[in-house]
Amino acid sequence: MAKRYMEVACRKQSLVCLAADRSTMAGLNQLIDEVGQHIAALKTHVDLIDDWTAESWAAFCTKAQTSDLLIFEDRKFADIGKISRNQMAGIYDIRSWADLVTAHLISGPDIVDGLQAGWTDVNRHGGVLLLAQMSSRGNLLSPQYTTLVVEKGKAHDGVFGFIGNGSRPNELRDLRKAVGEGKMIWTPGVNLVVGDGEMGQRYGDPAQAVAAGSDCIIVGSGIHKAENPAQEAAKYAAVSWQALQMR
Ligand code: S5P
Repeated sequence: MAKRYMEVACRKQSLVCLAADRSTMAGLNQLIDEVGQHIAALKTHVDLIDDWTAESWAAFCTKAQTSDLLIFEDRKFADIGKISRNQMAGIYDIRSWADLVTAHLISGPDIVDGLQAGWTDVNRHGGVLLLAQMSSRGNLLSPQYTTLVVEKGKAHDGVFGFIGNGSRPNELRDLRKAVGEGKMIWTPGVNLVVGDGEMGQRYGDPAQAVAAGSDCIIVGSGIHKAENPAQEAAKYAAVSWQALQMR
């Protein structure tokens, strides 16, 4: 999964994963049309969409694949293994279209087996990103918890990386030390305008995040709320690619 992502990243010279947090299918489709060429992965919250239908979602996923994008459903699974496996099915049938998902390890390592079983149930492969840190203020992911998540995640083949806090380069540097080179770190909480965001979100500088060890910057409102999303996406792509080369 990491290799697939890096191949796309190299083709597009971009470490940007777009957090496509829009609430209509038309808004999402428009966004991919505008910025698809500048991003290396697409992150969704399928349960945000007001007018979701299975057919419109399938067409959207085809559009993403045509734009050479891995599809990442940011579901933040957290339940026990067997329930997480079943949550990969259900009305959204995440296992059938998502290449990657996020999970908390709060319920223990069997959640990863559950998610992997979900993909196996439909003869697909996927990768899990474990939340080792978060970008939001006051979150309860203590350094000790982060250490345990990294320890368990490093030992599991079903985990290809971790979510790290892009708003705090120092935390990210520590995370990279703990993770080593074998797994990826993807980082939300980055924006070209650094500082506090809405409802406790915090933003750090994308270039500093990459310099500190991030393999992928997850950018939401910095792109989808911009007046010219294509132009902004190109900016984030250039900044991330330049920072990677420096590193
Ligand atoms: O700690 C986190 C983890 C995630 S995955 N903080 C986050 O903000 N995210 C996600 O990244 C969040 O769900 C949202 O989709 C995106 C950030 O969006 P932005 O608009 O703040 O850039």
